[in-house]
Amino acid sequence: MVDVHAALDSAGLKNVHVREYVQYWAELTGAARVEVVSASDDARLISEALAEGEILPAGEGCYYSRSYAKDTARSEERTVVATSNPADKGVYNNWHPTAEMRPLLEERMRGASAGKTMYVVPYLMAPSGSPLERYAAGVELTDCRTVALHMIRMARVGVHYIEELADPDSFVRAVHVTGDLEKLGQGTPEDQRYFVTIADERTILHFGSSYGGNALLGKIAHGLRQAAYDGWASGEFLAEQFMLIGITDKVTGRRYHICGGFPSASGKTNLAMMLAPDELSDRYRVDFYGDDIAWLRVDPDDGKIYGLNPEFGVFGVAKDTNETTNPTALKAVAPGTGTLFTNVAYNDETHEVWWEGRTPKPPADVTGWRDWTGTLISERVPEDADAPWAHPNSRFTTTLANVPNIAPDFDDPKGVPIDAIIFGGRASDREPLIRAITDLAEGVYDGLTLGAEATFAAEGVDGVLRYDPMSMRPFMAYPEGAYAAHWLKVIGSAASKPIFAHVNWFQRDPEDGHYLWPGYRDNLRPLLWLLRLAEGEVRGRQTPVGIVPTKDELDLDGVAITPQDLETILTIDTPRWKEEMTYREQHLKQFNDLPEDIWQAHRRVAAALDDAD
Ligand code: SPV
Ligand code: MN
Repeated sequence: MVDVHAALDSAGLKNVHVREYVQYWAELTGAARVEVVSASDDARLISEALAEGEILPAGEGCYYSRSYAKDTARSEERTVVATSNPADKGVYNNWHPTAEMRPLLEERMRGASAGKTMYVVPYLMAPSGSPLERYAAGVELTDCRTVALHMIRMARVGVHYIEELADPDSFVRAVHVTGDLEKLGQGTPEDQRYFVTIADERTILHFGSSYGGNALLGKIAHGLRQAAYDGWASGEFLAEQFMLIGITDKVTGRRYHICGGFPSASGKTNLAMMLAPDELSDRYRVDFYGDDIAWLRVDPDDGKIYGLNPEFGVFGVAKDTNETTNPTALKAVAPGTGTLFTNVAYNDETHEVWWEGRTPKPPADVTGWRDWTGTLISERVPEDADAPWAHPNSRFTTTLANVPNIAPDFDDPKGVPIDAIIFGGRASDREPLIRAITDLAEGVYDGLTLGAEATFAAEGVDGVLRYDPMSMRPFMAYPEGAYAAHWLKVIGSAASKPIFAHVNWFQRDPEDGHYLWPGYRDNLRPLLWLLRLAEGEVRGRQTPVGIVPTKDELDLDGVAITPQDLETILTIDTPRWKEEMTYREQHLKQFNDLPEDIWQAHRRVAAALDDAD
């Protein structure tokens, strides 16, 4: 039997609650060794992982790994929120009773780490000293060294974080057991995987994957699902899948902060890391705080909403990252950054990495290049000749501090005051470039009806949105009606309320399909308009669905856009909107106990659209 206490003693881990927890799971999983991990162990763990072939060198101080081929993304179907209270069942949280789930997970995990090391990873999902610190501490147990390496990049990792807790028993217990990946039936009716958050016990049990959010438990399991539940149960905060940026006006010296939610593949990471367009960069600077998670609370001292990114790193999608779409991300993964690449293409001889969209065409000389599955490009069978070299969900993992425009105060424990909350999908029509919403209930209503267009038949009716409330559909921890009420309560209790807006960079010409708005850096322009609107410097034009900019209120210096396209993206298509309202009603009707304020907001918008005829 492994001597757990000797391992914990040698790491100086004294917290008795953590010790009991580690002891329990070391015994249950049958791990052969226990090792406590701090960020300072990174270099040694990297050397060991290189020696074992778990990672490969990818240029100076960067690394590459391939995951098991059937283990390349989160699985929403296998993700469960469990509690002891059936009233916690919502539409999206896939609720099951704890009494059913815990034994299932314990059965799968029993003996499943035999022969392996159990890494004990104490972490904090927030800067030290944050008012939300008591919700931020966790200890992940993982039997995968690469997961420990990811955690060091994505969270603040070290023994001291759990030695100094105000309540030493208040930490998230996050257990990750990989299992025998070749025998788990991923995606079949016999799928053995389970990703469970027992929210009212602050325990996360993930079995059957070593990829991304399935395995790095600080990120979405704790940072979103558990934190959303904690924020609701305590009444204190919101945890949202939001990016967070700062905008500084160098002339006035004012700093603004915007956070917001975007469903997958709507350009959230690119927006979070954007730079000001050349024409505006003398005056404005954009700072990066986070690309995936924000925790929001009201500060009792000044009554403002404060937002913080609980993460320490970026787990970004590699696909289509290039000098145009996201130059700051490329710098954040440059040599010397300690970046871990996963499932991109890799060159055995030069140690280079490549992914679709990195350059317009893949490297012409295929010598040494292997695709994400490890197959040499030169030896691909003809049927696979056009298959992507990198997996579409291939990733880079790098710490926040590597992002060149990281905000100087990114780890301020207080967080930053939020001026605006934005939502954005990927809509080919209907949604204008930006529409501002000043009413709280209408803003929350807009978040609840956020969605991304169904792109192919299997996902739904063409052109109909797949609703993704607040971009939290996969991370929803408790019922949607209560979620909406909690939003109204938290933001409603702020003395100065943020302005809301809905943005859309993706309108297309119905005839030739071209994008009407250039996007990327130019997305700063509508955001500047929004901040000026909030300051009362512009008035915009009221429409049934919010305030849109007039043409002359947008700073378009240097933007390549035709007058006709500009007109379209600043216009409300009333018939399309009316059609959308019937889908929204069906969507909202699924949710029990949706606050009357939200229904009223819905009816107000519907009535305004009727009046617009
Ligand atoms: C997402 O899927 O929204 C992510 C990546 O942020 S993962 O952590 O794998 O969920
Ligand atoms: Mn995400």
